[in-house]
Amino acid sequence: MQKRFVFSLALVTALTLLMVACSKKTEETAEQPAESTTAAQPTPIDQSTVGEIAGKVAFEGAKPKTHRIMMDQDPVCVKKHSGAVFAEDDEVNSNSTLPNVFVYVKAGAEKYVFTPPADPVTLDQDGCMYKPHVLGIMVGQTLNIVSSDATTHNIHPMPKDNREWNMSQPPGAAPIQQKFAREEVMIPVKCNQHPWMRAYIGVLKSPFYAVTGSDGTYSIKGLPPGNYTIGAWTSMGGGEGQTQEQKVTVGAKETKTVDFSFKG
Ligand SMILES: [Cu+2]
Repeated sequence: MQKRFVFSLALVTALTLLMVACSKKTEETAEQPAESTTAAQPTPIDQSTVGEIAGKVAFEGAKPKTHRIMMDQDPVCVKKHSGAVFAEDDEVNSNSTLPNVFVYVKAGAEKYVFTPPADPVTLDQDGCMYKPHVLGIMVGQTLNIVSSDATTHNIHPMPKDNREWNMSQPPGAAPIQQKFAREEVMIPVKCNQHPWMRAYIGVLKSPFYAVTGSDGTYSIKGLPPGNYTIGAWTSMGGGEGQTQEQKVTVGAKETKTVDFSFKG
């Protein structure tokens, strides 16, 4: 009898220890260590060997319907536009390519340390639309949010891995300056005043990213020779958008073409 009791006790103790160990492990993986704030020295890169990747992001299939934005709730917004305004999220260029695709080095650049540029990246609010619609920024680089509108905006990035905040910016207020501490592709940004306003921010530790424009092309320069995974993100399709990736090897001074193609 006593033996069985001791055995049960040992079993319960073992199970408890196992549970504690498991929960501790979950906590450790869930908890995110803060990025080091001490300025690390950038890795020297031999500029005489760097290469480039460039390409085009095509769109295949039937063009999605364009969504007209009704700004009636704020006459200041309406006044800024002479004609109809359409959402940029499902936009397709006239040459059947996609604008606003964030193309970036998803893997392969981790071994390098980069310092963010001292120049900020500016996000403007103009006609109650974000300009640009999609932007890239480095970890620790300043995001400079300005307003060209005579109305109050409330900027609200909705990250998963960075700190969430929202700040009101009345007409004539000083620019809002913020930084992102962690890599994140992408952070959606909304305005708490104007529900149609959307922007997306890609935050990377490396400077290896680009956003496609009205011709659907991009180029990423200054890549040290090596093997890379290139990611391409578009907001098309709603929700978290769509992502594709491709592997590429860049030799010394080489320019490699990496094209993508998305469906609606
Ligand atoms: Cu707004």
